[in-house]
Amino acid sequence: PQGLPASVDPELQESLQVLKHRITRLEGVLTLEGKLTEVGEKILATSGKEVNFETTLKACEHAGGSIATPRNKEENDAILDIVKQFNRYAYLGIRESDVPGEFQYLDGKPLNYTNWHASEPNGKGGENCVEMYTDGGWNDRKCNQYRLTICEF
Ligand code: 289
Ligand code: CA
Repeated sequence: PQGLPASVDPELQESLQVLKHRITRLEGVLTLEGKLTEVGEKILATSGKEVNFETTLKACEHAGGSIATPRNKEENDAILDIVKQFNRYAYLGIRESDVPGEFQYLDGKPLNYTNWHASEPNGKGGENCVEMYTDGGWNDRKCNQYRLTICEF
């Protein structure tokens, strides 16, 4: 199988193939049930719960993932589908940097895709988190609002 050296025990290779097949089927079932959304290599999922930014981070980490972070239009659209389905805004994995008005990924790296709503960001140091509206546009917003939990895996 792809990625495994020929020296790997054929029985182990067979077990891995069976596991991969089962995982793919499970993902298919969960996607059909509307519990998962696949976008590229990412899987998105929501708990359906609305919590503040810090709690979103903890919930996603606890589940083995991280807060949904759109890095291109395709990912933004996939998150938007969930936001529209629940008709609730969601926090994204983007935060204001030490420079007021400048935003970055949670690891401190600069944004390589943005979808700011008209006139946003406008908080200039007073709105450190970012929420997605039901049209997919982004708004900088205080981190203490209750927003739909969407995680990526
Ligand atoms: O406190 C300001 C927020 O509630 C939002 O108010 C308006 O929707 C816009 O000015 C937003 O940019 C702002 O985050
Ligand atoms: Ca704002």
